[in-house]
Amino acid sequence: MSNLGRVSRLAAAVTMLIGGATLTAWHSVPVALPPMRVVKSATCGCCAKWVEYMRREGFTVSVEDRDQFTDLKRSNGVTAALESCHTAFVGGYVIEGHVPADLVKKLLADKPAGIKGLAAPGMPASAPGMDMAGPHYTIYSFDAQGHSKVYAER
Ligand SMILES: [Cu+2]
Repeated sequence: MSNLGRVSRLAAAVTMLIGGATLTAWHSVPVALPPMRVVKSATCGCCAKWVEYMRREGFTVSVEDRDQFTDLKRSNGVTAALESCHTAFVGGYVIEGHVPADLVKKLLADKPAGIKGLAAPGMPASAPGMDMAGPHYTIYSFDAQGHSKVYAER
C-alpha cells in the first residue's frame, strides 16, 4: 500500500472515531429532569417503592409524609375518579399514582398545552412500584378542572 493510501485510511479511521465519540457523548448527555416532590402517607409501602423506582429512573425525589392530602389532590385537578395513593409534583405538573417514568419524561419533554398532569387511578397491579402481574391499565392526562383523557395504555 502506498503511503498516501495509508494516510487516507488513517484519516478515515480517525474521522469515524471522532464521529463515534461525538455521537456517544451526545447520547450520554443526561436530560436535566426537574426535581420531584412526592406527597404520601408515612405507611404507604407501594408509594415508597414508586419513589425508589423514580430515583432509579434519574429523578431527584423529595418525600413529604402527610396523613391527609385529599384537599391537595382536589386543588390540583385530581378528582376522586383519578385518585391514587400518592401525589407528585414535577416541573409544574401533577403526577397522581403509579405513572411509569417514561410517560413523565415524555410529558416534561412535550409540555402539551392544557394538561395539568397525569394519573394512574387506583393502584394497578402491573404498574411500577406495584410490580405484580396484572391486566393492562390506563394512564390519563387531566386539566386543572379535572377533565381527563386517555394518555397511554400499559
Ligand atoms: Cu401505591
